[in-house]
Amino acid sequence: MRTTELGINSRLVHGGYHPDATGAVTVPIYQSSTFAFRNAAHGAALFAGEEEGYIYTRIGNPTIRALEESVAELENGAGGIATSSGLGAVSTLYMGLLECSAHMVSTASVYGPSRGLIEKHFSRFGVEASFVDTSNLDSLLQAIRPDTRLVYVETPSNPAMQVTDIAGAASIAHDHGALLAVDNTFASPYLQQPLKLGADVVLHSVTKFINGHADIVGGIMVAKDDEVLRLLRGVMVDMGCNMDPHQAFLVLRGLKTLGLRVERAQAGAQAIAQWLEAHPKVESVRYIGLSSHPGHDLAKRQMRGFGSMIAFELKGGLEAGRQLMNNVKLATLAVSLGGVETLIEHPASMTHASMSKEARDAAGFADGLVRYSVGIEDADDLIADLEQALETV
Ligand code: LCS
Repeated sequence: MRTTELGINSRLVHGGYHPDATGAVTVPIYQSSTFAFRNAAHGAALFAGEEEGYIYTRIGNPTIRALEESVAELENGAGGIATSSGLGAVSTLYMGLLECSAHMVSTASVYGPSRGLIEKHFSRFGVEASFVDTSNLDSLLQAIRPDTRLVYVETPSNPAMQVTDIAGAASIAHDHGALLAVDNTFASPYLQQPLKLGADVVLHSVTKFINGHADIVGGIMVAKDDEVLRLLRGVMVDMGCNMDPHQAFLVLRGLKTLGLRVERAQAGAQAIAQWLEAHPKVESVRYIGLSSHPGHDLAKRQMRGFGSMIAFELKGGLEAGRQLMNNVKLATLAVSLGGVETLIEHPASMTHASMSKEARDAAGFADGLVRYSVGIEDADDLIADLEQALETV
């Protein structure tokens, strides 16, 4: 059944499904590394791309393909490429779209290792990147150089929660002969579809909202057109950062409830952010659903909801934040985000510790910032948990 005309929740449940000979209602785990050819001519035709079919799981696998088709449809792209991790997708993107001495412009508050990959590794091949506040399109425009090949934006960004205008970034990139890629991890395809707004590639750490159950690590990329898709797929296959069929099966299971989970978590996040904003021990709250957030109006235009990621600072700064993290009981002190369970962490010493203090300052987040990923627990329980922990501060 073609599902492209259906509503998003119907697509989440049915996308990517093709019945097999057994009639299995759920896409089975095709846990096989290799696939038999009918004869030598069949094998040769598959390798030559003259016939559709499966050869070897690094190149393609039916369970992985179902996930790729489903997310590609949600993101309105030509096709998907599932990867071993979110960073597997980021490294495939860089490897595919940057060459020796190329330049990239990216969001200063991009996920720490997405930046580290350029600064520690691609720099050895002469690749340069400018990390700027892409929520300000003038800063983005000024950072563009004649050798800029890629604009890579994370919106909303981790953990500064800055919102970048995707359509505006796309026109700047395209006017200067560069492609625009968007890390859509924080929004998920349920809340934001960057390809519709002009981006060329969208990627996710599916470890987060898409899978949603804190039981796998994985990534996916969707390209708008066939040429970029073929290029990136070739790079992924050659670098060997493919997803595994069992991983894909779990992600497909998580994906079906993405809409339910996101709706519930963001309702909780809105209540918690408002409560935090009114708390006397809280210095500032960054939640894009609050009208005090500078990206609130833009987020309203380009997203269908505000998601469930909150970052905040306490009046007592870093020490107070540590005290809070050590005293929450319902929220778990752990990195990662976007799962059914609420997680709390400290970006400066954990997820973004690979960034220098100067880079963190330029990215707009202080050492005292605490990140809170709201799960699907009862919001009243999460507020009570924060309240008892704040009493110890
Ligand atoms: N992009 C974003 C926005 C992320 O938050 C992460 C991981 C990645 C890419 C990389 O994905 P992975 O390879 O881990 O699947 N973010 C993490 C975080 O904030 N806490 O732990 C991991």
